[in-house]
Amino acid sequence: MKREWLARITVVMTLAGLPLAALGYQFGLRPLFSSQRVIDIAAAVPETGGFSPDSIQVRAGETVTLRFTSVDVTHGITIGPGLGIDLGQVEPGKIHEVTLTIDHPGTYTFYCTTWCSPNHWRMRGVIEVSNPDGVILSPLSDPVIEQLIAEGENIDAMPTPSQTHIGAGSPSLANGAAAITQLHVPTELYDTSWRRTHTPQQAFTLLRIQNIGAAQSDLVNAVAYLWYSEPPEQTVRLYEQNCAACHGQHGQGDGFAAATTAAKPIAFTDQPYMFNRRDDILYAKIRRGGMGTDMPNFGTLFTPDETWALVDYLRALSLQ
Ligand code: HEC
Ligand SMILES: [Cu+2]
Repeated sequence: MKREWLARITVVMTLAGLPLAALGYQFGLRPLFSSQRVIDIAAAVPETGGFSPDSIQVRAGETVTLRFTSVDVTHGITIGPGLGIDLGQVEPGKIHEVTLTIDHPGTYTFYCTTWCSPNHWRMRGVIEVSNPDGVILSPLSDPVIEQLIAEGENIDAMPTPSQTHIGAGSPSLANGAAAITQLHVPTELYDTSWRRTHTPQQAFTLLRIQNIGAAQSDLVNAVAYLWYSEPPEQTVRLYEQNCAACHGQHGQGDGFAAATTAAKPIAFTDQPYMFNRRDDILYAKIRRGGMGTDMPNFGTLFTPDETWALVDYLRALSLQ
């Protein structure tokens, strides 16, 4: 699967942040002494051109050094998906470089992770890695999105309003852990792939059928408990770097850029709303982006695993 080709990438050397003045040797002479290519990439806000160049071509197995500078404001540079390269914040006049060898052909993306301008999230460039015959494999298709299309699910449709009022306030995860031991729980609710393709509301309905006399709050708390997982630190970081500007630090849809987007960013803290969303639809939206809504596509930046972890984090935000 995809894991294999991601694992074959080797990063030979990582960043060096040096003031420009010290770079006479770096810029002028180093390329003469080495057959290895050094590619200079200047970063500017998208309004004045974004990355330049914004497309570079390398051969599979070729070792190249990418040297990033900023010509205007501070930009953050990350390369993905799955490469684990984060060059951090590149201040104007500083240089951050990475020497890397990508063994597997395909298309990779370097992108900015600092909110540098209203169009910041458009700031991306591609690394096309060709095999010895010069062929570049197109980005891998996503089986989750294909499955949704095959089922006739519309990623852009808004959810149908909840039939059951699931109650106000935050569900209690602690209560859910206790309640679930007292309830009759259909086995599919414990199945991750079932939960990925169904809504918490559907799980609630199944629980209701099996536990006629149980308290509403116990059922809601049990469902919350099933969908909740403790977010890993790197996922929180990914969210803060890439999503918080619009969706808000705590998922309230109130990021500082929310006022500028064509559609209103979703508030993940809207619990009745999130109870009616399927995980795989949230996943598909993150990877494919919105249609004219200003929700960016992240399919070329994150691995599928990173995307699922983000979906889990959106759940955690909605359940806290
Ligand atoms: C530039 C602003 C912006 C950024 C940055 C952004 N989003 Fe969004 N997002 C939106 C807007 C606007 C919508 C609502 C319109 C739509 O669904 O296309 C949305 C919708 C979504 C939805 C769809 C929810 C649903 O019920 O269908 C998900 C999931 C989502 N965003 C996740 C993320 C994640 C995760 C990130 C970071 C990796 C992110 N967004 C970054 C603006 C943004
Ligand atoms: Cu930026």
